[in-house]
Parts: sequence; C-alpha cells; structure tokens
Amino acid sequence: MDFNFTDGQLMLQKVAREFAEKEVEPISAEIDKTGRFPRETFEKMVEIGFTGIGTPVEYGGSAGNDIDKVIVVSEIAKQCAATAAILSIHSIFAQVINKFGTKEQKEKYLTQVTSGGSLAAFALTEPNAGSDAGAAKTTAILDGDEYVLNGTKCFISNGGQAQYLLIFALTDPSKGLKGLSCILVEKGTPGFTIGKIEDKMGINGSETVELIFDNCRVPKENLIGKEGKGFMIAMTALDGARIGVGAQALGISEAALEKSVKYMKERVQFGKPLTALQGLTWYISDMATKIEAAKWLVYYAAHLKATGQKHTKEAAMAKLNASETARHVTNLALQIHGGYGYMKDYPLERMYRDAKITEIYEGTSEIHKLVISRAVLR
Ligand code: COS
Repeated sequence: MDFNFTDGQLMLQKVAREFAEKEVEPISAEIDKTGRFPRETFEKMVEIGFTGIGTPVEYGGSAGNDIDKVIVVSEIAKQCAATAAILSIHSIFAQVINKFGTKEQKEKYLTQVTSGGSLAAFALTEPNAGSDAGAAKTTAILDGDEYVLNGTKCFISNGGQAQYLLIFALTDPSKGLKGLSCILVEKGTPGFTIGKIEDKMGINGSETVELIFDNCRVPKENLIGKEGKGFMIAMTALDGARIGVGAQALGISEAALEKSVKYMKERVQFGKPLTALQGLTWYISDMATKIEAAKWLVYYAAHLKATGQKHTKEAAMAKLNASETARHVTNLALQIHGGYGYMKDYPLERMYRDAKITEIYEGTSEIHKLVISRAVLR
C-alpha cells in the first residue's frame, strides 16, 4: 500500500496548479457573473494536454490515468468549479469511446476530442428521467441506414457548445431500459437544436442546456457499443464521472480551507488574530479532517478504476462523501469570513453555491446511498 504520488504525478499537480492560478482564476468571477462559456480556457486545456488524459497517445491523448485526472480536475476546481466541470464532463466522451467504440470510431473521434479542440457532452437526463435514468423516452428508431431521433434531453452541461454528443435513446421502446442505446450525434445535424439555456445557482460558466431532437437522422455507424447496451454504458460512464465530481468537490473544499487558514492568520478581532479564537480553530480541524478523508476515498476510487478493478460502490462513496464535505466546508469557510464571505468581492459565496451541485449532478446523494447499500447488502 503506497499513499505517495509518483514524481510524475507531483509534476502534473504543479503544472495543473500553475495553469489554474494563471489561466483559470483570473476569469472565474466573470464567467460566474455572466454565465459565459470560457471557450478560450477550454482551448488552453486542449493545448496543455488535459483533455487527452486517459486516452492512448495513438489517438491524440496524453496517456495518464484516472489518478492524473483527479489531480488536474481538483487543481482546476480550486480556482473555478465551472471550468473543472467542463473538463470533467468533456472527458466522459473519450472514456466511453475508448471502452465501447470500434477501431473506426476511435480513429474518427478520439483525436478530435483529445487534442483536436472539439468539445464533447453526455446526455442521459430527460424531464421525466432524472434519478430514474432508465425511464428515458427519447427514441432512436432505425430507418434504413439511419437512426431517427425524437425527444428532449435536459440539464446537459457542455451540450450547447459541444461538437460531439453521446445521446442515450431507445432503439427498442418496447424493452424499457433494455432497449436503450448510445448514439453519437454531431452538432449541426438537421433536426437537432438547442432549447432552453438554464439559469443556475452555481457553476455558471459551464453552460447547461436542453437538447431537442425532431426527426434527427444520424448514420447507423453512430451507434456506440451494441443496441440495448446503452443503460450499461451510461452506468459505466457515470461510475467514472462520479470520481470526477468527487475531484471537483475535493478541489473546492481544499481551496475553502486554504483561504480560511490565510484569513484567520491575517484577520484581527478583539486585539488578536482569529487563530487565537478556539471555536474557529475547531472549525479548521473539522474541515481539515473531513477533507483528508474525502481525498483518500476519491483517490482510492480513481486507483481502482485506473487498475481495471470494479469501482461502482467506491465511486459512489467517494462522490457522496466529497460532495457533502464540500458543502460543509464551504459553509464553515464562509462563516469564518463573516460578512466578507457573504460579499461577492470574495470567492467564498461562489464556492458555497458551486459546492451544492456536487451533491446533485451525476447522481444525487440519495442515489449514491442506494448504489452503496445495494452493493453492501448484496
Ligand atoms: N455498471 C454497469 N452496469 C450497471 C451498473 C454499473 N454501475 N449499474 C447498473 N447496471 C446494469 C445492471 O447490472 C442491470 O443490468 P442487468 O439487468 O443486465 O443485470 C441494469 O444496468 C439495470 O440496473 P438496475 O436494476 O440497478 O437499474 P435501476 O433502474 O434500479 O437504476 C440507478 C439504477 C438508480 C443506480 C440508476 O438509474 C442511476 O444511477 N440513476 C442516477 C442517474 C444519474 O446519475 N444521472 C445523472 C445525470 S447523467 S446526464
């Protein structure tokens, strides 16, 4: 058992930290305020190779594994959770194509999303199929050499900006979730339009939209994996995506602690720094302990995935624990900062809002409790 990062991982962490401080932090407040998608930051993440982590070099990737992804996503989340979400959600596409795509699909799409600058999205959720993902009603009916898609997906992050989207749709509606398949749709395909752009509480820079399919025809070669295997593909993808959300929550928490420590050392009240007030120092102990526990659960889940081991339960535990930690820690950090924390001049109130989504997207905390209890009681 080894809890140490390799030299390569320490180097990657340094590079990611510097990148986040130099390229991500300066616009984090602006994209939160305006909801603007930071295309230029995405392009810089492509350039530096962050979008290629986990994909073999032959497909334009930068190699690396799931632990490397956690390192990068958490460092970016320290400065801007929305940017970390964009990267994490984008990387689900390559993860799915790497695992379930044919050689032709890998050659055609992977280089595009790893080093080619194309953004990707993953669309499972529908207005009446959120936690109950298997209740999806969008259809993709084979007609000659094409699938014809009809239906609406909602709450899709990156969806309005993405060139390539993985759409989960029923190729055989009579079979329920066993009739669900994974279909790749490209931006600009006739019959595919972007609907409502959501006005959110947090992670505002990561645009979240509705996708509308109205007799949208795509070649049958766009089927990823086999017909009827879509639910399994979605669940496998979400096992990985949940580690990504854990990494986002971890980064937010670590940044909230760092800011609180700095503030407590500098801020003087009652003639002494806040570090002399025992009640507040106990907040710091609580935050640091919870973050350490969250960190190792996230890295353990990433290690299991990176080494090809089953990780459904551990990914759910990592996400559940890290997201609850992020909400708790940002709340205490805001409390430590008092009135200043509540003001938009400081990033604490944004971090508090951003932390909340980690308990909701890629599966709610309640869904994770279901996944964990099923695994433990089996
Ligand atoms: N990996 C691979 N396969 C999985 C899996 C996983 N993690 N989880 C479930 N499956 C498979 C099961 O093995 C089962 O297949 P078989 O019938 O061949 O055995 C099938 O999928 C159905 O599984 P299950 O019976 O557990 O489905 P449920 O309808 O009970 O749903 C939950 C399971 C609730 C866990 C699932 O719907 C879920 O994760 N919901 C949350 C969705 C979500 O996270 N959405 C976020 C937004 S994504 S845009």
